[in-house]
Amino acid sequence: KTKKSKASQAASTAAAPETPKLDKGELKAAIVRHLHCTLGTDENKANNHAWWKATCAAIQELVLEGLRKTQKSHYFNDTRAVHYFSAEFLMGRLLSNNMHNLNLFETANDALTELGISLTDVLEEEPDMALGNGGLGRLAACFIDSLATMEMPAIGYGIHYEHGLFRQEIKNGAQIERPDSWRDYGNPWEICRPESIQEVSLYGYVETKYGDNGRIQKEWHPGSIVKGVPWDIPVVGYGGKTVNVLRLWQSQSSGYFNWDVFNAGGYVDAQVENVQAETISKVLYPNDETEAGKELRLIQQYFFCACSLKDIIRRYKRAHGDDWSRFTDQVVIQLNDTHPAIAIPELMRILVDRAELDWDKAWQICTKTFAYTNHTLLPEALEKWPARMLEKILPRHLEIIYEINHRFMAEVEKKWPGDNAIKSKLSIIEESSEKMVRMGNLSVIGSFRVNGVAEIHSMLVKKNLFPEFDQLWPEKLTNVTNGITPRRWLKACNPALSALIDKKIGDQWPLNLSQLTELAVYADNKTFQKQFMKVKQDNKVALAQTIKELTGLTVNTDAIFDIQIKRLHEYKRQHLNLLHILALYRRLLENPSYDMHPRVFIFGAKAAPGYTLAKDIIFAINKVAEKINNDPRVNTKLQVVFLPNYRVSLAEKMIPAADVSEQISTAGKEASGTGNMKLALNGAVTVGTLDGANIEIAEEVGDDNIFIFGLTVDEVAELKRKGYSPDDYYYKNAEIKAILDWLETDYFTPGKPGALASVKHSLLSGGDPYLCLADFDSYSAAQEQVDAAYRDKTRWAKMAIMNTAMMGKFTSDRSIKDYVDRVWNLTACIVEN
Ligand code: H2P
Repeated sequence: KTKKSKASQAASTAAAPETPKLDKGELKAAIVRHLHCTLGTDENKANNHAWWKATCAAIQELVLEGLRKTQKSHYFNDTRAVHYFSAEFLMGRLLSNNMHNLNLFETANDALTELGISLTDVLEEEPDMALGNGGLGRLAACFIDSLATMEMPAIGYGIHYEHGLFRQEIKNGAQIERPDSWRDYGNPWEICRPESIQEVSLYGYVETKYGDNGRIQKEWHPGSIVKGVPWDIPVVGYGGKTVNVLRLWQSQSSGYFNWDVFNAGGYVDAQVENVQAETISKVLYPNDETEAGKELRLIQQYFFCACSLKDIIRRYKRAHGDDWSRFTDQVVIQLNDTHPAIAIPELMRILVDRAELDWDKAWQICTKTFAYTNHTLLPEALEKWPARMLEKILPRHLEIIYEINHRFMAEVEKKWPGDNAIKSKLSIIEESSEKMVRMGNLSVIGSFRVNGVAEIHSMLVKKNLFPEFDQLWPEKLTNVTNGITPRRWLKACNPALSALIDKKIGDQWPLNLSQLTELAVYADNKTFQKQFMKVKQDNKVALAQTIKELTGLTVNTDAIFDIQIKRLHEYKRQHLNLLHILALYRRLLENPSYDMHPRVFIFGAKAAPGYTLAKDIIFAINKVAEKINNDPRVNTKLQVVFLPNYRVSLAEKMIPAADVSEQISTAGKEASGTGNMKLALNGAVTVGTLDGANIEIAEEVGDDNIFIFGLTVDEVAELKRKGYSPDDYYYKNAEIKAILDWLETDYFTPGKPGALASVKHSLLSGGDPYLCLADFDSYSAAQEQVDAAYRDKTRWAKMAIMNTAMMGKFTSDRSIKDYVDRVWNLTACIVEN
C-alpha cells in the first residue's frame, strides 16, 4: 500500500551550538544575583518558584543580547521577512528549551546542583504558555523555532490572551474546565513594548466623499477605538545566534480612566470602557457557540491583524518612506488558517483609503503579500461570518469584501461564461437565508499561494475543497507537509535517547534530522536494541510515576504503553480506541486465558466545552477505566489511564514513554497530524489509518514498521456514496453489538443505567459519521498484530529503532525550507556575534 521514498534533506544553514557563553561559576553568580537584585530574596528564603524566576532572568540576559544583535542585523541588512499571523501559538514551557538552544542546559544543571537546587524541580515551576488548542497552535510554535534556528528573518504575530486554553480537571470521570492563568504573577520571558502601541478602530459608519479630482473617497468613522499593547517573547534559535520575536497583542482601553465619574461615586461605571476593551484579549476561544462569543472572536481576529499590519507598515516606512513599490519585496504574510483572513481587506483599506493607491495597484500588492495555509477539510471548521455582523463591527471592510468579490466574479465570468453555479460556489458571499462571508474563499482569492499540510490533504484541497480555484490558478495550490522541531520533541524531552543517539552518530542530528538514518544500520544490532529499549523502559517507569502522582493508579511498566494524545474530536476517533478496549475487556471476561500481552491504554485529550459528545466520550473513557482498573479478573493484563489536563509539558513526558502511537482518524479527515511524528521520532510504532501524514510516515518507515488498517480515502467516499448504515455492522457483528449494548447498562456507572448511552447512540441509526463501526474489525485485527509483534522482542526493538531512524523528513526545518522555496522566497541573515 505504501511506497518507500527518500527522506528529503532539510538543509539547515544554522551551525551547531557553540561553547556556552557562560561557565558554571558565572551562571551560578548570575542566578544568585537575580535572586537578590531582581526578586529581592536570598538563597535561604527562596522557594523553587523564586529559583525558577531567577534562573529564567539569568538566561534571559543572554537571550536579550541575541535579540538585540539579531534586530540590528535585520535592520542594517533591510531583510525581507516572513510575518506569521496566527490566532494560536502553543509554546509550552520556555526555560528548558531556551537553555538547550543556548547550549546551557548541562551548565545550568551543574550550577543549580551546586546551589543545592534540582533543575528538574525548577523546570516544573513554569506554567505552560497554552495559547492554542492543539496541532495548529503547536505547529506555529515549531515553525518559529525552526525559523530562528535557520536564521530566517521572521516575526510571529498573535494575541496576548490573559487566559490560554482552560485547565482540565476530571471530577467523577467528567471534564471540568477551570481558567488557565499562565501569567498571574508575571512571566519572566515577555517584554512589554509600550513604545509600539497601536490603535485599532471598531464599529461606526462609512462616509462617502468626493475628492478634488472627482475620485470617490471613503472615510470610516469608527464608533470605538482600542489600544493594542505589544508583548514580545524572544524565540531563540538552536545555537543561539538568531533570536526572533513572537509579538502578542494585548487589548486595552484607549480612553483614560474616567476620573470625574469615579469621583462622583461611579466606581464601577468609571471602568466599564476599560473592561470592554480588555475583554478582547481575555480568553482563547475553544469554541464559539454563542452569538456574543462569535462577535468577540471576530473582533479578536481583526484586533490582532490590524495591530500587526500597522506594526509591519511602521517598520517598512522607517526604511522606505511612502514608496510602496518595495513593500512586497520586504514583506510576506503567512495566514495560519482563515483566522487572520480579515487582514486581507484591512491591507486593502490601508492602501486604498489611507495611502490612496488605485484599487488595482493595491490589489496587486495585497495578492503578492499574503499566503494561506489550510488545516482542515471539515466544513464546520471553515469560517463564515454573517455579513450583518461584519457590517456592524467593520463596515468599511464589508464594502471592500464586496468590491473584491465583484471584481473576482467578473474574472469567473470570463473563465466560465454564464455558469451561475460556479459563481455561487466561488463567491466570497454565500447567499443563504442569512448572507455569509466565506473566509476560506477570501483567503484563496487574496493570496498568491495556498498550501495544505500533508500530501493527501493538499491533494484533497485541490480535488474536493477548491477544484475550481485550482483550474483558475493552477500554480496557486501547493503542499507543505507539516513538521516538528526535533530540539523540543527529542533532544529536550528525551535526554536519554538523545545521549544514546549522540554516542552512535554524533550530535549534529538536531540540525540535520536526516542523519538519523545512520541509526538504521544498528536496527538489528542486539546491543543497540538493548540500549534503545532500556531507554524506552526507563521512560516508561518515569511516566508510570507521573501517572501515579496524577491519578493514583499504579501501572504495569512491562505492559505495552499504548498512547492516544490529541484534541478530543469524533473524527480523531478516541471512541474507536474505547470500543476496542471494551472488546478486549469482554474477551478477557469470557475467556480468562485470552492470550494477550499486558497493555496500558493511555489517553490525554481536552474537549471543547460546548462539544457535548466529546465530553461524553471523555466521561465514558474514565468510567470504563475505573471499572477495568478495579477488576482483578483483568487488571493484570488491561489498564486504562486518562491523564488530566493534557498540554505541551505533559506531552513531553508521555511521548518518550510510548510503545504504540494511536493515529486512527477516519481517512480523509486528519489534515496531517503532528503528534504522529513526535511519537514515531521517539520510537513508538504507529497504529494508523492511511490519513494525513500517516501516509508519508508509512512511506518513510516502510510497511514492516507500521500497522496500517481501515478504509482508504477512496473507500470511505465509496461507502458514503453507497449509503453507510452503521446498524448493519451492529446487527451482523456480535462483538460490536455486545459492546455497544454494554454501554447502555449500568455496568460502568452503577445505579445509573444509560449514563454512557449517548456514545452508543451516536454510533447507530444514521449516526457514526466517522465510520467507527466500519473500521472496527480492521482496527481490532491490526491490534492483534501489534500484540504479536511486541511479544517478539527483537522484532519490536527493530521496529522502534526504525521509526526513530526514518523520521528525518518530519523536522519542521524541512517544512520551513519548503515554505521558503515554494512560498516565502526568503534568505537567511547571518547574525554577527
Ligand atoms: C489541525 C489539524 C491537524 C494538523 C494541524 C496542523 C487543525 O490541528 O487537524 O491535522 O496537523 O492542524 O496543521 P488539530 O486538529 O491538532 O487542532
